[in-house]
Amino acid sequence: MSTFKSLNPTNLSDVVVETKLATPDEIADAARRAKAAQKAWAKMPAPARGRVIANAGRLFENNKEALSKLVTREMGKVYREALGDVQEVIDTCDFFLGEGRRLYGQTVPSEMPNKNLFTFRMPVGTALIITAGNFPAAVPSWYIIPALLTGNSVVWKPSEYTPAVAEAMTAIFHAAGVPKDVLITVVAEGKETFEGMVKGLDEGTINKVGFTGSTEVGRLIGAKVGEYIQSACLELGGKNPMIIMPDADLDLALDGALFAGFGTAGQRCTSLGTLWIHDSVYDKFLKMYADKVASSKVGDPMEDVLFGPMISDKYLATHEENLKLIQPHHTVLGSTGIGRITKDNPREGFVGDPDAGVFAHPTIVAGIKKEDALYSTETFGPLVTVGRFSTIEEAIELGNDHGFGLSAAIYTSDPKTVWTFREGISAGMLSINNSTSGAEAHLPFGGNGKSGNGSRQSGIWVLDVFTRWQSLNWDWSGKLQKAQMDNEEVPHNPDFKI
Ligand code: UN1
Repeated sequence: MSTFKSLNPTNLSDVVVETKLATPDEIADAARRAKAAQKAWAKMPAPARGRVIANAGRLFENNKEALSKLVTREMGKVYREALGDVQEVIDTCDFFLGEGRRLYGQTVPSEMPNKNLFTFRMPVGTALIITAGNFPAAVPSWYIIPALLTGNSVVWKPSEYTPAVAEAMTAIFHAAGVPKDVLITVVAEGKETFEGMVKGLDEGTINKVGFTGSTEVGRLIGAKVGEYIQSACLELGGKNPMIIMPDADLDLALDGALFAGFGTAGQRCTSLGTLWIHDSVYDKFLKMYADKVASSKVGDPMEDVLFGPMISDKYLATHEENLKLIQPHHTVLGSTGIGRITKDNPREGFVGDPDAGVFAHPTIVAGIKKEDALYSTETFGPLVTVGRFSTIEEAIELGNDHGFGLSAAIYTSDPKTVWTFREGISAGMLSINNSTSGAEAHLPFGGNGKSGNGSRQSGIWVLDVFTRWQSLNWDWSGKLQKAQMDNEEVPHNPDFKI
Protein backbone atom coordinates (compact mmCIF):
# COMPACT_ATOMS: atom_id res chain seq x y z
CA MET A 1 0.00 0.00 0.00
CA SER A 2 1.53 3.30 -0.96
CA THR A 3 1.04 6.34 1.20
CA PHE A 4 1.77 10.04 0.97
CA LYS A 5 3.00 12.25 3.78
CA SER A 6 1.46 15.69 3.66
CA LEU A 7 3.96 18.09 5.23
CA ASN A 8 3.53 21.58 6.57
CA PRO A 9 5.55 23.65 4.05
CA THR A 10 6.38 26.22 6.74
CA ASN A 11 7.93 23.53 8.91
CA LEU A 12 8.69 20.30 7.08
CA SER A 13 9.13 18.34 10.31
CA ASP A 14 5.39 18.76 10.97
CA VAL A 15 3.58 15.84 9.27
CA VAL A 16 -0.01 17.02 8.79
CA VAL A 17 -1.30 13.59 7.81
CA GLU A 18 -0.06 10.41 6.21
CA THR A 19 -2.63 9.33 3.70
CA LYS A 20 -3.25 6.18 1.71
CA LEU A 21 -3.02 6.63 -2.05
CA ALA A 22 -5.81 5.04 -4.09
CA THR A 23 -5.14 2.65 -6.97
CA PRO A 24 -6.97 2.92 -10.32
CA ASP A 25 -9.24 0.03 -9.23
CA GLU A 26 -10.13 1.82 -6.01
CA ILE A 27 -11.02 4.95 -7.97
CA ALA A 28 -13.17 2.89 -10.35
CA ASP A 29 -14.83 1.25 -7.34
CA ALA A 30 -15.59 4.66 -5.82
CA ALA A 31 -17.18 5.69 -9.13
CA ARG A 32 -19.34 2.52 -9.11
CA ARG A 33 -20.55 3.25 -5.58
CA ALA A 34 -21.20 6.91 -6.36
CA LYS A 35 -23.09 5.93 -9.50
CA ALA A 36 -25.28 3.50 -7.55
CA ALA A 37 -26.14 6.23 -5.04
CA GLN A 38 -26.92 8.95 -7.57
CA LYS A 39 -30.48 8.03 -8.59
CA ALA A 40 -31.90 8.25 -5.06
CA TRP A 41 -30.08 11.55 -4.51
CA ALA A 42 -31.49 12.97 -7.76
CA LYS A 43 -34.97 11.82 -6.70
CA MET A 44 -34.80 14.04 -3.60
CA PRO A 45 -36.57 17.35 -4.39
CA ALA A 46 -34.06 20.06 -5.32
CA PRO A 47 -35.22 22.35 -2.46
CA ALA A 48 -34.40 19.53 -0.03
CA ARG A 49 -30.94 19.21 -1.55
CA GLY A 50 -30.72 22.98 -1.13
CA ARG A 51 -31.37 22.50 2.59
CA VAL A 52 -28.40 20.13 2.74
CA ILE A 53 -26.24 22.78 1.07
CA ALA A 54 -27.58 25.30 3.63
CA ASN A 55 -26.50 22.93 6.42
CA ALA A 56 -23.07 22.63 4.85
CA GLY A 57 -22.76 26.43 4.65
CA ARG A 58 -23.54 26.78 8.34
CA LEU A 59 -21.04 24.05 9.23
CA PHE A 60 -18.33 25.70 7.12
CA GLU A 61 -19.11 28.97 8.90
CA ASN A 62 -18.91 27.34 12.34
CA ASN A 63 -15.63 25.65 11.40
CA LYS A 64 -14.16 28.57 9.46
CA GLU A 65 -11.20 29.32 11.72
CA ALA A 66 -10.26 25.67 12.28
CA LEU A 67 -10.46 24.82 8.57
CA SER A 68 -8.55 27.98 7.59
CA LYS A 69 -5.78 27.13 10.06
CA LEU A 70 -5.57 23.71 8.47
CA VAL A 71 -5.36 25.31 5.01
CA THR A 72 -2.45 27.49 6.16
CA ARG A 73 -0.76 24.56 7.89
CA GLU A 74 -1.10 22.19 4.96
CA MET A 75 -0.54 24.42 1.91
CA GLY A 76 1.07 27.53 3.33
CA LYS A 77 -1.04 30.50 2.20
CA VAL A 78 -1.21 33.35 4.68
CA TYR A 79 -3.97 32.97 7.24
CA ARG A 80 -5.97 35.97 5.97
CA GLU A 81 -6.04 34.39 2.52
CA ALA A 82 -6.93 31.00 4.01
CA LEU A 83 -9.94 32.64 5.67
CA GLY A 84 -10.85 33.95 2.22
CA ASP A 85 -10.44 30.48 0.71
CA VAL A 86 -12.96 29.07 3.21
CA GLN A 87 -15.22 32.13 2.91
CA GLU A 88 -15.51 31.35 -0.80
CA VAL A 89 -16.94 27.93 0.15
CA ILE A 90 -19.51 29.63 2.40
CA ASP A 91 -20.39 32.12 -0.37
CA THR A 92 -20.87 29.24 -2.79
CA CYS A 93 -23.19 27.47 -0.32
CA ASP A 94 -25.12 30.74 0.13
CA PHE A 95 -25.61 31.03 -3.60
CA PHE A 96 -26.63 27.44 -4.27
CA LEU A 97 -28.91 26.85 -1.32
CA GLY A 98 -31.36 29.20 -3.06
CA GLU A 99 -30.78 27.57 -6.42
CA GLY A 100 -32.46 24.48 -4.97
CA ARG A 101 -35.70 26.47 -4.99
CA ARG A 102 -35.10 27.85 -8.49
CA LEU A 103 -33.35 25.37 -10.77
CA TYR A 104 -35.68 26.78 -13.37
CA GLY A 105 -36.85 25.13 -16.53
CA GLN A 106 -38.93 27.05 -19.03
CA THR A 107 -42.42 26.92 -20.47
CA VAL A 108 -42.16 27.64 -24.18
CA PRO A 109 -45.03 28.40 -26.58
CA SER A 110 -45.75 25.79 -29.22
CA GLU A 111 -46.40 26.65 -32.87
CA MET A 112 -49.48 24.37 -32.59
CA PRO A 113 -52.67 24.95 -30.60
CA ASN A 114 -53.36 22.76 -27.57
CA LYS A 115 -49.78 21.76 -27.24
CA ASN A 116 -47.27 22.82 -24.54
CA LEU A 117 -43.49 22.83 -24.55
CA PHE A 118 -41.21 22.69 -21.51
CA THR A 119 -37.55 22.39 -20.58
CA PHE A 120 -36.06 20.63 -17.54
CA ARG A 121 -32.54 20.51 -16.15
CA MET A 122 -31.36 16.91 -15.73
CA PRO A 123 -28.32 15.92 -13.64
CA VAL A 124 -25.47 14.51 -15.71
CA GLY A 125 -24.85 11.53 -13.37
CA THR A 126 -21.60 10.99 -11.52
CA ALA A 127 -18.85 13.56 -11.74
CA LEU A 128 -15.13 12.98 -11.17
CA ILE A 129 -13.67 16.21 -9.81
CA ILE A 130 -9.89 16.63 -9.84
CA THR A 131 -8.56 19.71 -8.07
CA ALA A 132 -5.25 21.43 -7.29
CA GLY A 133 -3.55 22.28 -4.02
CA ASN A 134 -3.50 26.08 -4.28
CA PHE A 135 -7.16 26.61 -3.36
CA PRO A 136 -7.82 23.43 -1.40
CA ALA A 137 -11.23 24.60 -0.15
CA ALA A 138 -12.73 27.17 -2.56
CA VAL A 139 -12.05 25.57 -5.93
CA PRO A 140 -13.33 22.07 -5.03
CA SER A 141 -16.45 23.69 -3.59
CA TRP A 142 -17.14 25.41 -6.93
CA TYR A 143 -17.58 21.95 -8.41
CA ILE A 144 -18.93 19.88 -5.52
CA ILE A 145 -21.69 22.23 -4.34
CA PRO A 146 -23.44 22.83 -7.68
CA ALA A 147 -22.89 19.20 -8.73
CA LEU A 148 -24.64 17.97 -5.58
CA LEU A 149 -27.37 20.60 -5.69
CA THR A 150 -28.31 19.61 -9.23
CA GLY A 151 -28.61 15.93 -8.29
CA ASN A 152 -25.25 14.48 -9.29
CA SER A 153 -23.01 12.30 -7.17
CA VAL A 154 -19.32 13.14 -6.92
CA VAL A 155 -15.99 11.35 -6.68
CA TRP A 156 -13.50 13.99 -5.58
CA LYS A 157 -9.77 13.59 -6.16
CA PRO A 158 -8.14 16.47 -4.27
CA SER A 159 -4.48 17.37 -4.59
CA GLU A 160 -2.29 14.82 -2.83
CA TYR A 161 -0.64 17.86 -1.18
CA THR A 162 -3.82 18.82 0.70
CA PRO A 163 -5.45 15.56 1.86
CA ALA A 164 -6.16 16.78 5.39
CA VAL A 165 -8.18 19.75 4.12
CA ALA A 166 -10.02 17.39 1.76
CA GLU A 167 -10.80 14.99 4.57
CA ALA A 168 -12.14 17.80 6.77
CA MET A 169 -14.28 19.20 3.96
CA THR A 170 -15.71 15.79 3.10
CA ALA A 171 -16.58 15.22 6.76
CA ILE A 172 -18.41 18.57 6.82
CA PHE A 173 -20.46 17.69 3.72
CA HIS A 174 -21.36 14.30 5.24
CA ALA A 175 -22.29 15.92 8.55
CA ALA A 176 -24.52 18.31 6.58
CA GLY A 177 -26.54 15.37 5.29
CA VAL A 178 -24.84 14.40 2.02
CA PRO A 179 -25.04 10.57 1.91
CA LYS A 180 -21.62 8.89 2.20
CA ASP A 181 -21.67 7.44 -1.32
CA VAL A 182 -22.97 10.62 -2.93
CA LEU A 183 -19.65 12.30 -2.17
CA ILE A 184 -16.61 10.01 -2.06
CA THR A 185 -13.11 11.43 -1.69
CA VAL A 186 -10.10 9.50 -2.98
CA VAL A 187 -6.54 10.73 -2.73
CA ALA A 188 -4.34 9.50 -5.57
CA GLU A 189 -1.47 10.50 -7.79
CA GLY A 190 -1.92 11.77 -11.32
CA LYS A 191 -1.19 8.60 -13.30
CA GLU A 192 -3.44 6.43 -11.13
CA THR A 193 -6.20 9.03 -11.28
CA PHE A 194 -6.06 9.04 -15.07
CA GLU A 195 -6.23 5.23 -15.22
CA GLY A 196 -9.12 5.14 -12.73
CA MET A 197 -10.88 7.81 -14.79
CA VAL A 198 -10.55 5.73 -17.97
CA LYS A 199 -12.00 2.68 -16.17
CA GLY A 200 -14.94 4.75 -14.96
CA LEU A 201 -15.51 6.19 -18.43
CA ASP A 202 -15.43 2.65 -19.87
CA GLU A 203 -17.92 1.40 -17.32
CA GLY A 204 -20.23 4.41 -17.73
CA THR A 205 -19.85 5.30 -14.06
CA ILE A 206 -18.15 8.64 -14.77
CA ASN A 207 -20.35 10.99 -16.74
CA LYS A 208 -18.58 14.29 -16.24
CA VAL A 209 -15.00 15.24 -15.43
CA GLY A 210 -14.03 18.54 -13.85
CA PHE A 211 -10.34 19.40 -13.73
CA THR A 212 -8.46 22.38 -12.34
CA GLY A 213 -4.74 22.26 -13.01
CA SER A 214 -2.12 22.62 -15.72
CA THR A 215 -2.81 23.10 -19.41
CA GLU A 216 -0.66 20.06 -20.17
CA VAL A 217 -2.76 17.67 -18.03
CA GLY A 218 -6.01 19.39 -19.05
CA ARG A 219 -5.23 18.67 -22.69
CA LEU A 220 -4.78 14.93 -21.92
CA ILE A 221 -7.99 14.77 -19.88
CA GLY A 222 -10.01 16.75 -22.41
CA ALA A 223 -8.85 14.52 -25.28
CA LYS A 224 -9.56 11.27 -23.40
CA VAL A 225 -12.98 12.37 -22.20
CA GLY A 226 -13.80 13.47 -25.77
CA GLU A 227 -13.42 9.85 -26.92
CA TYR A 228 -16.40 9.05 -24.69
CA ILE A 229 -18.54 11.83 -26.21
CA GLN A 230 -18.16 13.91 -23.09
CA SER A 231 -16.80 17.38 -22.56
CA ALA A 232 -14.72 18.06 -19.48
CA CYS A 233 -14.96 21.23 -17.44
CA LEU A 234 -11.36 22.46 -17.69
CA GLU A 235 -9.94 25.30 -15.61
CA LEU A 236 -6.31 25.54 -16.65
CA GLY A 237 -3.30 27.80 -16.44
CA GLY A 238 -2.89 31.47 -17.08
CA LYS A 239 -0.29 34.07 -17.99
CA ASN A 240 -2.41 36.93 -16.82
CA PRO A 241 -1.47 40.40 -18.03
CA MET A 242 -1.86 43.62 -16.07
CA ILE A 243 -1.62 46.80 -18.14
CA ILE A 244 -0.55 50.09 -16.58
CA MET A 245 -1.67 53.05 -18.70
CA PRO A 246 -0.13 56.55 -18.42
CA ASP A 247 -3.33 57.83 -16.76
CA ALA A 248 -3.38 55.09 -14.11
CA ASP A 249 -3.53 55.84 -10.41
CA LEU A 250 -0.07 54.41 -9.75
CA ASP A 251 -0.51 53.95 -5.99
CA LEU A 252 -3.66 51.95 -6.59
CA ALA A 253 -1.95 49.94 -9.33
CA LEU A 254 0.93 49.22 -6.98
CA ASP A 255 -1.36 47.55 -4.44
CA GLY A 256 -3.04 45.55 -7.21
CA ALA A 257 0.22 44.40 -8.78
CA LEU A 258 1.65 43.41 -5.40
CA PHE A 259 -1.34 41.24 -4.42
CA ALA A 260 -1.82 39.84 -7.94
CA GLY A 261 1.84 38.93 -8.33
CA PHE A 262 2.73 37.61 -4.92
CA GLY A 263 -0.50 36.73 -3.08
CA THR A 264 -0.54 32.95 -2.41
CA ALA A 265 3.18 33.08 -3.38
CA GLY A 266 2.06 33.56 -7.00
CA GLN A 267 0.40 30.16 -6.97
CA ARG A 268 -3.05 31.23 -8.13
CA CYS A 269 -4.22 30.45 -11.63
CA THR A 270 -5.26 34.11 -11.62
CA SER A 271 -1.85 35.38 -10.43
CA LEU A 272 -0.24 38.20 -12.36
CA GLY A 273 1.93 36.86 -15.19
CA THR A 274 3.35 39.92 -16.93
CA LEU A 275 3.03 43.51 -15.84
CA TRP A 276 2.91 45.63 -18.99
CA ILE A 277 3.88 49.24 -18.21
CA HIS A 278 3.42 52.15 -20.62
CA ASP A 279 6.72 53.71 -21.79
CA SER A 280 5.87 57.06 -20.19
CA VAL A 281 5.62 55.60 -16.65
CA TYR A 282 7.84 52.53 -17.10
CA ASP A 283 10.88 53.58 -15.07
CA LYS A 284 8.84 55.23 -12.35
CA PHE A 285 6.38 52.37 -11.82
CA LEU A 286 8.98 49.62 -12.12
CA LYS A 287 11.00 51.31 -9.38
CA MET A 288 7.91 51.70 -7.18
CA TYR A 289 7.11 48.00 -7.69
CA ALA A 290 10.64 46.73 -7.11
CA ASP A 291 11.00 48.83 -3.94
CA LYS A 292 7.64 47.68 -2.61
CA VAL A 293 8.37 44.00 -3.26
CA ALA A 294 11.88 44.30 -1.83
CA SER A 295 10.57 45.82 1.39
CA SER A 296 7.62 43.45 1.89
CA LYS A 297 7.77 40.80 4.56
CA VAL A 298 7.97 37.15 3.55
CA GLY A 299 7.85 34.17 5.89
CA ASP A 300 5.62 32.51 8.47
CA PRO A 301 2.08 32.57 6.99
CA MET A 302 0.47 32.93 10.44
CA GLU A 303 2.26 36.29 10.76
CA ASP A 304 1.59 39.55 8.88
CA VAL A 305 3.53 38.75 5.69
CA LEU A 306 3.01 39.23 1.95
CA PHE A 307 3.35 35.51 1.34
CA GLY A 308 4.42 32.29 2.99
CA PRO A 309 6.01 29.12 1.65
CA MET A 310 5.45 27.33 -1.63
CA ILE A 311 2.80 24.58 -1.45
CA SER A 312 5.53 21.91 -1.37
CA ASP A 313 9.07 21.17 -2.50
CA LYS A 314 7.67 20.09 -5.89
CA TYR A 315 6.29 23.60 -6.49
CA LEU A 316 9.58 25.11 -5.34
CA ALA A 317 11.47 22.87 -7.77
CA THR A 318 9.27 24.05 -10.67
CA HIS A 319 9.85 27.66 -9.64
CA GLU A 320 13.61 27.06 -9.62
CA GLU A 321 13.38 25.53 -13.12
CA ASN A 322 11.54 28.65 -14.31
CA LEU A 323 14.32 30.85 -12.95
CA LYS A 324 16.63 29.19 -15.51
CA LEU A 325 14.59 30.94 -18.22
CA ILE A 326 15.96 34.32 -17.12
CA GLN A 327 18.24 35.71 -19.85
CA PRO A 328 21.13 38.20 -19.89
CA HIS A 329 18.93 40.98 -21.33
CA HIS A 330 16.64 40.74 -18.26
CA THR A 331 17.00 42.69 -15.02
CA VAL A 332 16.18 40.83 -11.81
CA LEU A 333 14.68 42.86 -8.96
CA GLY A 334 12.65 42.45 -5.78
CA SER A 335 14.84 40.61 -3.30
CA THR A 336 18.26 39.96 -1.84
CA GLY A 337 18.56 36.73 -3.84
CA ILE A 338 16.62 34.36 -6.09
CA GLY A 339 15.43 30.79 -5.63
CA ARG A 340 15.05 29.15 -2.26
CA ILE A 341 15.38 31.34 0.80
CA THR A 342 17.83 29.82 3.28
CA LYS A 343 20.20 31.10 5.94
CA ASP A 344 22.89 31.10 3.25
CA ASN A 345 20.63 32.74 0.65
CA PRO A 346 18.76 35.08 2.98
CA ARG A 347 15.84 37.40 2.40
CA GLU A 348 16.11 40.67 4.24
CA GLY A 349 13.49 40.89 6.98
CA PHE A 350 12.41 37.23 6.67
CA VAL A 351 9.89 36.26 9.36
CA GLY A 352 10.65 32.85 10.88
CA ASP A 353 13.16 30.12 10.04
CA PRO A 354 13.60 29.80 6.26
CA ASP A 355 15.49 26.51 6.49
CA ALA A 356 12.54 24.82 8.21
CA GLY A 357 10.28 25.21 5.17
CA VAL A 358 10.14 25.73 1.41
CA PHE A 359 10.28 29.48 0.90
CA ALA A 360 11.21 31.31 -2.29
CA HIS A 361 12.46 34.83 -2.92
CA PRO A 362 10.01 37.10 -4.72
CA THR A 363 11.46 37.74 -8.15
CA ILE A 364 10.72 40.46 -10.70
CA VAL A 365 12.16 39.86 -14.16
CA ALA A 366 12.13 43.13 -16.09
CA GLY A 367 12.76 43.64 -19.79
CA ILE A 368 10.55 40.82 -21.02
CA LYS A 369 10.11 40.47 -24.78
CA LYS A 370 7.60 38.48 -26.79
CA GLU A 371 10.31 36.08 -28.00
CA ASP A 372 11.35 35.12 -24.45
CA ALA A 373 10.30 31.75 -23.03
CA LEU A 374 9.14 33.58 -19.90
CA TYR A 375 6.64 35.57 -22.00
CA SER A 376 4.55 32.45 -22.60
CA THR A 377 5.39 30.20 -19.64
CA GLU A 378 2.95 30.02 -16.74
CA THR A 379 5.37 30.26 -13.81
CA PHE A 380 3.03 29.52 -10.86
CA GLY A 381 5.33 30.93 -8.21
CA PRO A 382 6.57 34.28 -6.86
CA LEU A 383 7.86 35.41 -10.24
CA VAL A 384 6.46 38.39 -12.14
CA THR A 385 7.74 39.41 -15.56
CA VAL A 386 7.64 43.07 -16.61
CA GLY A 387 7.62 44.57 -20.10
CA ARG A 388 6.85 47.85 -21.81
CA PHE A 389 4.49 49.05 -24.54
CA SER A 390 3.56 52.30 -26.26
CA THR A 391 -0.09 51.92 -27.41
CA ILE A 392 -3.14 50.17 -25.94
CA GLU A 393 -3.39 48.10 -29.15
CA GLU A 394 0.16 46.84 -28.59
CA ALA A 395 -0.57 46.04 -24.93
CA ILE A 396 -3.67 44.05 -25.88
CA GLU A 397 -1.71 42.09 -28.47
CA LEU A 398 1.01 41.32 -25.90
CA GLY A 399 -1.68 40.29 -23.41
CA ASN A 400 -3.27 37.86 -25.86
CA ASP A 401 -0.56 36.42 -28.05
CA HIS A 402 0.77 33.71 -25.71
CA GLY A 403 -2.55 31.91 -26.12
CA PHE A 404 -3.64 31.83 -22.47
CA GLY A 405 -6.86 33.66 -21.70
CA LEU A 406 -7.84 33.37 -18.07
CA SER A 407 -7.68 36.77 -16.39
CA ALA A 408 -6.48 40.25 -17.38
CA ALA A 409 -6.41 43.64 -15.70
CA ILE A 410 -5.91 47.25 -16.72
CA TYR A 411 -5.28 50.40 -14.68
CA THR A 412 -6.57 53.53 -16.39
CA SER A 413 -8.93 56.45 -15.83
CA ASP A 414 -10.09 56.69 -19.45
CA PRO A 415 -13.41 54.97 -20.31
CA LYS A 416 -12.39 54.74 -23.96
CA THR A 417 -9.31 52.72 -22.98
CA VAL A 418 -11.49 50.51 -20.76
CA TRP A 419 -13.81 49.62 -23.64
CA THR A 420 -10.96 49.11 -26.11
CA PHE A 421 -9.40 46.71 -23.60
CA ARG A 422 -12.69 44.90 -22.93
CA GLU A 423 -13.32 44.35 -26.59
CA GLY A 424 -9.80 43.36 -27.53
CA ILE A 425 -8.56 41.15 -24.73
CA SER A 426 -9.40 37.46 -25.08
CA ALA A 427 -9.39 36.47 -21.39
CA GLY A 428 -12.52 35.13 -19.71
CA MET A 429 -12.22 37.39 -16.66
CA LEU A 430 -11.32 41.07 -16.73
CA SER A 431 -10.59 43.64 -14.03
CA ILE A 432 -10.55 47.41 -14.35
CA ASN A 433 -8.42 49.09 -11.67
CA ASN A 434 -8.23 45.84 -9.69
CA SER A 435 -6.07 42.74 -9.35
CA THR A 436 -6.05 39.85 -11.86
CA SER A 437 -6.86 37.59 -8.91
CA GLY A 438 -9.65 37.75 -6.38
CA ALA A 439 -12.70 36.86 -8.45
CA GLU A 440 -16.02 36.86 -6.58
CA ALA A 441 -17.73 33.51 -6.13
CA HIS A 442 -20.84 34.22 -8.20
CA LEU A 443 -19.43 35.51 -11.48
CA PRO A 444 -18.50 33.07 -14.28
CA PHE A 445 -15.00 31.74 -13.58
CA GLY A 446 -13.02 30.32 -16.47
CA GLY A 447 -10.83 31.00 -19.42
CA ASN A 448 -10.26 30.61 -23.12
CA GLY A 449 -7.52 29.23 -25.34
CA LYS A 450 -4.86 27.43 -23.30
CA SER A 451 -6.72 28.42 -20.11
CA GLY A 452 -9.87 26.39 -20.74
CA ASN A 453 -12.38 25.03 -23.21
CA GLY A 454 -15.07 27.61 -22.53
CA SER A 455 -16.74 25.93 -19.56
CA ARG A 456 -17.52 28.27 -16.69
CA GLN A 457 -17.76 27.66 -12.98
CA SER A 458 -19.67 29.61 -10.34
CA GLY A 459 -22.98 31.42 -10.30
CA ILE A 460 -25.77 30.37 -12.63
CA TRP A 461 -23.27 29.55 -15.38
CA VAL A 462 -21.95 26.35 -13.78
CA LEU A 463 -25.45 24.87 -13.97
CA ASP A 464 -24.75 24.16 -17.62
CA VAL A 465 -21.73 22.07 -16.60
CA PHE A 466 -23.64 19.77 -14.26
CA THR A 467 -27.00 19.54 -16.00
CA ARG A 468 -28.30 18.67 -19.44
CA TRP A 469 -31.38 20.30 -20.89
CA GLN A 470 -34.30 17.94 -21.45
CA SER A 471 -37.12 19.26 -23.62
CA LEU A 472 -40.69 18.03 -23.41
CA ASN A 473 -43.53 18.53 -25.86
CA TRP A 474 -47.01 17.67 -24.64
CA ASP A 475 -49.80 17.60 -27.19
CA TRP A 476 -53.30 17.54 -25.72
CA SER A 477 -55.18 18.27 -28.97
CA GLY A 478 -56.15 14.60 -29.41
CA LYS A 479 -54.68 14.41 -32.91
CA LEU A 480 -51.21 14.15 -34.44
CA GLN A 481 -50.09 17.72 -35.20
CA LYS A 482 -46.96 17.66 -37.32
CA ALA A 483 -44.59 20.52 -36.55
CA GLN A 484 -43.51 22.60 -39.58
CA MET A 485 -46.29 20.95 -41.67
CA ASP A 486 -49.67 21.30 -40.02
CA ASN A 487 -49.25 24.93 -39.04
CA GLU A 488 -52.07 27.37 -39.71
CA GLU A 489 -51.11 30.24 -42.03
CA VAL A 490 -52.56 33.66 -41.25
CA PRO A 491 -53.95 35.17 -44.47
CA HIS A 492 -52.01 38.28 -45.46
CA ASN A 493 -51.44 40.59 -48.45
CA PRO A 494 -47.75 40.54 -49.46
CA ASP A 495 -48.21 43.32 -52.09
CA PHE A 496 -49.71 45.88 -49.73
CA LYS A 497 -48.27 49.42 -49.92
CA ILE A 498 -49.61 52.69 -48.43
C1 UN1 B 1 -7.38 29.42 -8.69
O1 UN1 B 1 -6.28 29.93 -8.55
O2 UN1 B 1 -7.51 28.29 -9.21
O3 UN1 B 1 -9.87 34.68 -8.23
C2 UN1 B 1 -8.64 30.04 -8.20
C3 UN1 B 1 -9.11 34.23 -7.38
C4 UN1 B 1 -9.67 33.25 -6.38
C5 UN1 B 1 -9.73 31.89 -6.97
C6 UN1 B 1 -8.49 31.43 -7.70
N1 UN1 B 1 -10.96 33.69 -5.94
O4 UN1 B 1 -7.95 34.55 -7.32
